[in-house]
Amino acid sequence: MNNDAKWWKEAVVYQIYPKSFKDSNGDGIGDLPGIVEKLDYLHELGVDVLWLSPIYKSPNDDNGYDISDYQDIMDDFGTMEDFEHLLSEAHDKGMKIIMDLVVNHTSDEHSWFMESRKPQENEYSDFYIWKEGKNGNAPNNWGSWFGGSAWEYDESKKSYYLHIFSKKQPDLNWKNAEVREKIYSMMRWWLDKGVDGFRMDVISLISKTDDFSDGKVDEGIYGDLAPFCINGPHVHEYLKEMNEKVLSRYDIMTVGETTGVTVEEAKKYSGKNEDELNMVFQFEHMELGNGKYGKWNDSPIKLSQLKEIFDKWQNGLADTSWNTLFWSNHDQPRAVSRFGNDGKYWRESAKMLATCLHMMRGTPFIYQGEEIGMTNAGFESLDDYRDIESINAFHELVDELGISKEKMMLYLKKISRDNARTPMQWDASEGAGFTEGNPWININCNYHVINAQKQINDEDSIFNYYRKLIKLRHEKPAIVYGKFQMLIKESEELFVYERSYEETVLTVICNFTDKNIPCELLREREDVLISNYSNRAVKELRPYEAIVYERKCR
Ligand code: TEU
Ligand code: CA
Repeated sequence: MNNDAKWWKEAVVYQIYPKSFKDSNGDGIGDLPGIVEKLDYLHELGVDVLWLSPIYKSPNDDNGYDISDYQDIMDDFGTMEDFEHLLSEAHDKGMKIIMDLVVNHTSDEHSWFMESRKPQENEYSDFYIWKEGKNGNAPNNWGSWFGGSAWEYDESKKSYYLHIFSKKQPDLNWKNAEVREKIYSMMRWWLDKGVDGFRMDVISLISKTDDFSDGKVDEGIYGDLAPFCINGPHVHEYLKEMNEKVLSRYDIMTVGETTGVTVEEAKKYSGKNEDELNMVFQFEHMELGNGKYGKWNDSPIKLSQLKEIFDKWQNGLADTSWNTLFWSNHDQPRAVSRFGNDGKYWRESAKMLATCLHMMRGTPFIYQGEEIGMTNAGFESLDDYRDIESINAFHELVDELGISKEKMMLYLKKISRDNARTPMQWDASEGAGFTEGNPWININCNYHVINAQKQINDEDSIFNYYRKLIKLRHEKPAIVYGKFQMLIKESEELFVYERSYEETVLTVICNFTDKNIPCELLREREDVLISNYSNRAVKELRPYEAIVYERKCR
C-alpha cells in the first residue's frame, strides 16, 4: 500500500497547442471541434490528462498567452458550448482536461487594463504595476523577455506600466488583494464547470520585489529583471492563499511553470504539506545550451551535464515533492531534433528519448506531435516565422547587437518556438490532415513521411512505442514510484539509471550517440521490459539504442 499514491502521479499528460492541432472548418486555424474529432486518437494513445494551451479570448499578440477575457473563448477556437462539449466528451472517454492559467499578466485589451489606464482614479487603477518615469525615461533599465524595455509609457495615464513579456501583456499587481480575489473567483468558475486543474503560466513571476532599481547589464543596453521578479518575496504567500481559497477545495491537478526555480524553491512550491501546487516545471535541462545571448545560441551540450541536472532533480525532490518530466513544449524546439537525430536514426532516437524520460520518476508530459517524432520546422526565411519572441529577437540581435543575419537564421532554426508550433501532421494529404484551407503557419514539408496515419497501424512506429510506454507506466508501480539512482554518471554517451520499488529493479540504458557503445551492464538473462531494437544487444549498444531490464530480487 502506497500512502503517497495520487492520481496525478500516475497520469500521463498530453499537451495540446490548439492553434496547430486540428482545424475543423477550413480557416487554417486549429479549433475546439477539431480537438473533439481527435479524442479517439488520444484515447488510443492512452494519455490520462489533456493540457490545453490558452483557449480564452485574446488578440493573439502571443498566441493566446495575452488574455482579454478569462471567461470567454477565442473566436478562432469556437464557443463556450464547444468547450463544454469537448469537456464532456473527454470525460466520457476517461480523460481529464487541465487549463492553462495565465495570471501573471493579461492582455492590454482586457477590460481591467482599459479601466486601469484611465486618468481618473477607479476600482482598477491599481490592478497593474504603474511607475513614474525618471527624467523623461523609463523607471529603470529592465529589459522585457520579448525584447526592448520592460516598461511602456501610457499617454492617457501619464505613467509607465511593467510588462515582462510583450507590451500587450501588462503584468498584474498581485499585491492588490482585489486582483487576487478576482483571479480566485475566475478559477472557481472554471473548476465548477468541471475542469480538472491548471497549468499555471510563469507563476514564479507573480510577486515582484519592492526594489525597482536597475538590473545588471550583460549584453546590450537592458538590465536583467530576473532577480527582482523570479520567486519574489510574496509568491509562496499568494499560492498558499490560492490553495486555501480555491485549489484545496477540488480534486484537481496543478502544475506551475516556474521559470528560474531551484530545487530548494521547488520544494516550497510543491512540498509534502501540499499547501501550494502538486508539481512544477523546471527548465534547467532546457537552458543548458544557453550562452551570452540567452537561448539564441548553437553550441552543443554535454550529456554528462544533462544527466547531472536530471540526477539533481530526481533525487532532490524524491522525499518531499514530485517531478514533471518533459523534453518539449510549445516554447521549445522539437525533442528529436534537439536531443536525438532527426535524420538517419530518427525512429530509434525518438524512441530512445521517450524511454529515457518515461522511465524516470515524475509525471510525463507529451507535447503534441512528439508521439509521432515530429521534427523542427526547417524554415528558411524570417517571413515563415510567426512567433513574437523569435521575430523581436531577430531584430534585436541583428539590428542592435550586430549578429549576422545568417547566424541568427541558424539560431532560429535551432531554437525558435515556432519549431514546435507547425501544424500536427495527421496524414499525407495536402494540408497534412490538419486543414483544408491555408494554415496560419507553414506545415513542415516532411508530412508525407512523418504523419499519424502512417504510424497508427505500424507496430514498429514511434506512436505505438509511446503507447507501450504509457501502458507500462499504468501497470508497473516501479515506474511511477520507484527510487531513482543514476549509474555511470561520467559517460558522455550513455544515460543509465535504476529504479527500485519493493522487490522490483528496473535498469534503463540509453545510448545518446549514433555509434556502437560497449556497456558492461548489458545482461543476457534478465527480462527486457521494453527496447527500441527487436533483437537483443549483447556487448554493445547500437546507435540510439534504449533497453529496460526488469529484475525481481527478494
Ligand atoms: O513562457 C514563459 C517563459 O519564461 C518564456 O519566456 C520562455 O522562457 C520562452 O518562451 C522560452 O523561449 C510562458 C509561456 O509558456 C509562453 O508561451 C508565453 O509566451 C509566456 O509565458 C508569456 O505568457
Ligand atoms: Ca478552424
